Amino acid sequence: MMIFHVVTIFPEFFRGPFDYGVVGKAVEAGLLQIRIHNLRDWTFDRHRTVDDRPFGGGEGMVLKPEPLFLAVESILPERTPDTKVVLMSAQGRLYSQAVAREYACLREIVLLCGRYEGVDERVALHLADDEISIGDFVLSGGELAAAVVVDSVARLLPGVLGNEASSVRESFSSGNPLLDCPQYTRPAEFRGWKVPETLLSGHHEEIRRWRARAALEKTARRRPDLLEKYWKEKGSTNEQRVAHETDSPEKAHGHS
Ligand code: 9D3
Repeated sequence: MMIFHVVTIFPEFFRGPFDYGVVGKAVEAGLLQIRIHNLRDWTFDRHRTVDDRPFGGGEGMVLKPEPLFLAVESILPERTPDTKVVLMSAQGRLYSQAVAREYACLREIVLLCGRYEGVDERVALHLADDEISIGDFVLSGGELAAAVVVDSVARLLPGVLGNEASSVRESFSSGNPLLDCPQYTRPAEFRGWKVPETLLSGHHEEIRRWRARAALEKTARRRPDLLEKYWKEKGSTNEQRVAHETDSPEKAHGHS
């Protein structure tokens, strides 16, 4: 059972995000634990100070190292290969599904949420195993980013999605590098917009081919970067590409 720790100056922030949906159910079912820690619990002055002014001058405040070091040392007294301390930071390496898969193998993870203008660099250098950003945009702190990491890792854990067979999850989380195909549900016509005929046909082979093509087309339009990577990894020609993708799903997604 994996344990997620979150260290934050806003513990109330996490009332909510994990109480619903897949993660909430998994917590209730005892498949994982999420423990929220208040960084101020490791301060000992009257004002429970967690921040201070940057050496060298400049705007804003910086999180002090000591409360973060004490927090980690008390939350995770034993650091082992199946534990990780991760600093959520705009300066971190980019988070991805591959990193989520890596974290899903851990027994215990501690997510440190930065605030203000940043965190004393000694936390990144000498406390955290990893420094992670969730994308090239500016957040007000690490809390939303930590919630993203918890959600994306939790759904990879055995039993969380209902499908115990990890191979079922694999085909979505790592086997298919393209965007999902478009989905439709009833009604077959909504405000004059019709569902593609093929999907109503009941011809499973045709439906599979339509979906493969639609996924490829949507990826080409919206995420040409993913398509480029996909082709490079396959090392196939343009003509082979469409043929291959519309062939069998096993071949197309490389799990034979
Ligand atoms: C605009 C302020 N920046 C220039 C001096 C630095 C900055 C400091 C603190 C930028 C963002 C933050 C707070 N962000 C995070 O703690 C954070 C974050 C993010 O901003 N983007 C993507 N991933 C993450 S993970 C943590």
